[in-house]
Amino acid sequence: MTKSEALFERAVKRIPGGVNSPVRAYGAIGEAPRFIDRADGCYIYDVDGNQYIDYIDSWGPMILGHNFPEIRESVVKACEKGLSFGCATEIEVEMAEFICERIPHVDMIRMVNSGTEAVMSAIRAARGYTGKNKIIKFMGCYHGHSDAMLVSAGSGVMTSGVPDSAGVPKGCTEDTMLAVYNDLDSVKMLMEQAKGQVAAVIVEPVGANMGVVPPKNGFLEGLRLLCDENDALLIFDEVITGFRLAFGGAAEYFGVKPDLVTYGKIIGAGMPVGAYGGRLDIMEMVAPVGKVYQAGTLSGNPIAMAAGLTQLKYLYAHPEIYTSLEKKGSRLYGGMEEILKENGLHYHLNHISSLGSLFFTEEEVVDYASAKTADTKAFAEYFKAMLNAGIHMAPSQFEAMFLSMAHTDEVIDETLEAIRKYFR
Ligand code: KE4
Repeated sequence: MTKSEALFERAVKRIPGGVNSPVRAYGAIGEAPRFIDRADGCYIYDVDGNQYIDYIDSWGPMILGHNFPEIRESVVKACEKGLSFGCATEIEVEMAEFICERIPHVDMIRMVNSGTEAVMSAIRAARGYTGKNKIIKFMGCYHGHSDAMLVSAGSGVMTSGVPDSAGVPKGCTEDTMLAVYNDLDSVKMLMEQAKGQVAAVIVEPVGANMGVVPPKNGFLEGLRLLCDENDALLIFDEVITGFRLAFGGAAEYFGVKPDLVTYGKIIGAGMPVGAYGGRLDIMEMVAPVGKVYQAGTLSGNPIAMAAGLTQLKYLYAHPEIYTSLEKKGSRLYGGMEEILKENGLHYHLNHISSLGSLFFTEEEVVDYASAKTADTKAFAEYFKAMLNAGIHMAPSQFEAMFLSMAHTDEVIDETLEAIRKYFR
């Protein structure tokens, strides 16, 4: 028995499914998950000493690679002054100013502790500001596990086959309406159906929780228009895309301006940080200045801010990172497309910048329904073969691959070699 297997045996006795987040349980794979001991650069090392090239990157935060020296040092330094005060601190002001002064559509921002909390709060602010209740989300998009969002969600919900979730009273989801990703008509129909009642449309500007599904040309622009025409707010959930596609996220990348935006992952550099922000007139609705209540003991925690701000400052000071990530993406995903072609395989591969997903289906994957045609058993075999070859990918067909600055050309070519061997 490996140490990972032994740990998993213990874990399942005391933690639901042996994990603190479902997708880590390898549920779709059918074997014990690898327990990770440490990580450095593009590598992670499990408790049995096996090394893997990591394409999970903690689900996105580690855009500079694991154990990035400046970030580690900023955390150690901050720890020497104490871990948490539950009071206002200077670094929270610095973090808010740094983001608001560099992202035009963010006039004001509030730190929270996760992407879930960011989305939950942004939706409450949207409802509080508009005085309306209906929220339109897209099938297959995942916005964290707050009750109103656990309707046809992606990510772990899609992976575990939990259609929605037990424990969510109907009342919590009756104002959540479901549209089809990349289908503006489905949004138009809902807007007509709930005329004057829609507070906001929330969207992953690049779907990444049904696997990677980029927006079709005009989709995001169309959402902007529909929201304006129907007096609804547009919320970009940039928990994955924020600071990854560009410093200004998908909003900058596609040139579409949301009214509110949510962040997570990269903003915390691996520490528990989420944030929501946007138009001043909306954010001024938030307590204590406004009537929309939201709070958090560890929100803006100084250690988490030290990590996150160090990462954001580094990304902003090195804009060439974004072209480099584009190049890394082209090398990896372009290489994968070549391998499929060499082997006469017509699996569908979606990718944009450093994000990508190989779908085990011949259908073009543009939304939840087409993503669901993927053969999850074939994916599981592929995942296991890659794992045994020392390549650590997300243990689910409905997740993304994440590239970081630590993935060199050599490492990408090594990955392609392993993939070539598998499909040969
Ligand atoms: P967290 O509460 O997990 O920090 O963020 C929720 C969330 C919100 N919005 C988007 C677009 C997200 O992708 C996420 C979380 N992403 C998943 C990975 N697909 C987190 C991994 C997990 O659940 O363990």
